[in-house]
Amino acid sequence: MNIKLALVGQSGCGKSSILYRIQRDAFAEVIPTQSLELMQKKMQFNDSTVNLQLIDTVGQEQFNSISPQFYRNLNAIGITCDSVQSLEKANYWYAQSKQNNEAAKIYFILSKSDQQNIQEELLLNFAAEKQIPLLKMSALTGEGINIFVQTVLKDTVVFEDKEVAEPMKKIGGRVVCF
Ligand SMILES: Nc1nc2c(ncn2[C@@H]2O[C@H](COP(=O)(O)OP(=O)(O)OP(=O)(O)O)[C@@H](O)[C@H]2O)c(=O)[nH]1
Ligand SMILES: [Mg+2]
Repeated sequence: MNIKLALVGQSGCGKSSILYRIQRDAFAEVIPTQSLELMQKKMQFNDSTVNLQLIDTVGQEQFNSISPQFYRNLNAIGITCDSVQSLEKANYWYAQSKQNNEAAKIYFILSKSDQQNIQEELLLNFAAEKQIPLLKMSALTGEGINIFVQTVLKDTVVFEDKEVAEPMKKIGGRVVCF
């Protein structure tokens, strides 16, 4: 079973570092992402082997061109922010995500929780307004990373089984992969 998770958000907000931490359980200095990058991590979840596909996107606006087709293939989208400025951009990423994929699970990620200085109220307001869960994490310390991954798997694997995979399995006898 393939689960596709992408992180979007302003350049420098910590997307690549989070994905690196998820994949390797380590922190490394990374350079700004230049094009879409795909990483994979095989995981056990509820007696199934899940191939978690981690999709890194380009934050720098001049290089950013994420197609509607790209969004349509995703199971989960993490809108990432680390500052008040990147929180303003989060509205754009939320609108893009919703517009291109109604079904994907959307998460609001506060990155760099080890050095946070955004007012809690601003974060909670955004999450409440958009009705998406707020997850705080640090790629540097690893705090909150496992909870995020487990939340994504719980939401998306259930989603695939109940709403898409079962009817398709009956017809085609295959496990559905997005
Ligand atoms: N303190 C702290 N710094 C972090 C953390 N995660 C990332 N950084 C730093 O933030 C900077 C940007 O991180 P990236 O992961 O490259 O950010 P990005 O969102 O992938 O940026 P683009 O690829 O340009 O879109 C780097 O200098 C990282 O070392 C964290 O959890 N804590
Ligand atoms: Mg990056």
